Parts: sequence; C-alpha cells; structure tokens
Amino acid sequence: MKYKIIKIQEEIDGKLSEVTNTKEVLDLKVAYLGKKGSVSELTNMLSKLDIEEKKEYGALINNLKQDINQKIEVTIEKLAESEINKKIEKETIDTTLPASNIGVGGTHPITKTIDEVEELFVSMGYDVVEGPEVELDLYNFEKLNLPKGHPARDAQDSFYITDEVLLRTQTSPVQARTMEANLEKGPIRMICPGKTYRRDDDDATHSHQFHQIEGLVIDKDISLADLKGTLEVFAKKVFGEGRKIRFRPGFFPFTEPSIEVDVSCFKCGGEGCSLCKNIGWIEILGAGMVHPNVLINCGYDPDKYQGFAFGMGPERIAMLKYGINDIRNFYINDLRFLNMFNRINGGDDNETK
Ligand code: 2NM
Repeated sequence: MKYKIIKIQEEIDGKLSEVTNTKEVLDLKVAYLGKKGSVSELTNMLSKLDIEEKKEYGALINNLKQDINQKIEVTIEKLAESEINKKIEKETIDTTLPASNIGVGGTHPITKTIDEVEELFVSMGYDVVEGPEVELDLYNFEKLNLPKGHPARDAQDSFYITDEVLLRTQTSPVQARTMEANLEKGPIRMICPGKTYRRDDDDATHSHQFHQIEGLVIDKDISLADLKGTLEVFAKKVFGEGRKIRFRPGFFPFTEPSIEVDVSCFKCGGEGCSLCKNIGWIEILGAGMVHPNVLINCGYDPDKYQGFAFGMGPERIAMLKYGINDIRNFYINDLRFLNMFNRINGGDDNETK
C-alpha cells in the first residue's frame, strides 16, 4: 500500500513536470483524483484493511490528495504565466523597423487654384466674401441687370426651386448683396469664390456644378486702367512672370463696357502652339465696368461711384495650368488623378514618396 502511494506520488510529479498546457493538467486531475482515478482506487482499497492500517494509510492518502491538488494549481498558474510571456514575446514591436506608408489626403486642384487666387487678392487688400448657393432670383438676375424675359436668363438653363428661388448660376449675387449691405459707406474690394450651378449636360468642358471666382472693386474714379493693372498682376501670379494680357470687346449684361481677357500663351510664349491653337493668346476671364443699372439697383449713385468686376472659372484655370483635358476629372475622385496634385502621395513638386 505504502509503495503504491509513493509510486503514484512519483508518477504524478513526473507527469506534471512534462505538461505543456492546462488541458493536460486537467486530464491528469481526472485520471488521479476523479471518481475512477488512481487515488480513489486507493481509497476504496482502505475498506479491506484493519483499523490501524486504515488510520495510517488514510492519512497518507489524504496528504497525497492535498499534495496533488496543490501541485495542479501551481502548475496551472505557471502555465498561464508562461503563455502570457510567450504572447508578449511574439507581439513585441520592433520600433526600429521603417513605418508603413499611411495614405494622407491632399488639397484638391480646384481648392488649390481658389486658394492661390484668394491669397493674391487678399495681399492686394481684397476681402473674401461668401454667400448663399440657394439664391433669390432678385439677386441672381434682377439686380444684375437681367430682368425677367432677358435672353441670358433662360429658365431652361437654371435649377429653379420655386418661381423666385434657384441655385445660383454665378457668384455675382454675392457682390450685389455686398454692395447693398455697404450702401455707399465706402469703397469695396472683394472677391467671392464658390460653387455655381447650371442645367448643362456634363461633358469634357461642361459641368452642371462648377466654381466661379468673381471680383468687384467699387470706388470713386475707378477706370478700365485699374482693371487692366489688376488683371496683369493676376496673370503673372497665376501663369508666370512675363505674361501679358490683352482686352477684347465682349458682352455681359452687368458690365458696360464688357471685355474678354486673354493671357499670352504660357506654353509657347506667344509664338503659337497647340495649347493656344496657334493664336498665341488664351482666353482666361471676362470682365468690365459695372453697369450703371447694377450700381443703381444695389444702392449706389453711378455719378459718384464706378467699379470694375471680373469673373473666372477655377476649373478652366486649373485645366490650362495643369494640362487637364476633361473637366469631369475634378469631380470623380479618382485617387490616381488627385494624387498628382499631392506632395506626399505623388506630388506636383520634386519630392518623391
Ligand atoms: C463676369 C464678367 C464680367 C461681374 C459683374 C458683377 C457685378 F455684380 F458686380 F455686377 N460681378 N461679376 C462680372 C463681370 C462677371 O464673369 C465672366
């Protein structure tokens, strides 16, 4: 009996020292301490012994049970600890490894163009003003010398919401609002960039939603010469030093006289190439002296105040500058296109990834 007890003790010690996971330990527990386990068999054998032997061996068996239970607990704890240590070791981060490339967003080419134009005009003392995209017919057309029935305000070309409310077709209503709010309290120098809407079918050069940047200067003794000087600075900043501009007669309902403005071709320098279609000049914007009717409609006396105004499309400026031939590229969010304007993910500078 004593021999059996010692044998079991040795056996379990040996087996516990070899286990590799908690399941093995729990299996051992069943095999030794379970109902049909080896220790229970020993207990059953006690009944065949006499009183003295029962006392002696009963105590030994109890000790054995306690010892096994305690060793099993300790082994389980040790296993848990080593499992955690293994996990920690496996998950150690090597901080000396190079970082993986995280995609970083960049500035959209239209935003870039607007930012650049804003920066220039702000440096010349202009305010940047925003206004509603859902606009009253009154400000979008009426006050800008486009009365009802005027051919240039064909209802087919605008997104009307009600008879009197539409999505603005230009940003000039912001200028009408600015004049009205200012009411001869002093000169105005402002630009208004923003989204505009027209009922066009989208193609390579048209989009039903596009952008405009319009500018307005109102003061005493303002002339076409001021306009020309201002736009010359603009052309040089956006299309490069050495650019010239020229005025051609044009027509807009809100200006008189109205002019179309060309910039000397920045690809061939004016000699003629595919970009300027061998003309040497590229049309970049429209402008003019604010029509007296517009001044009157917005609360200014045309005998005291004059002004010039201009309007440009950042889409067109960006297409010319970056050689983009389809306006739809700006709106479909193809990262291969957008990343060309992004320093980190592709870059328009000399930086590499
Ligand atoms: C253009 C061309 C010419 C223009 C006029 C005005 C206002 F409100 F002051 F009368 N804002 N913008 C204007 C003039 C816009 O875009 C091609």
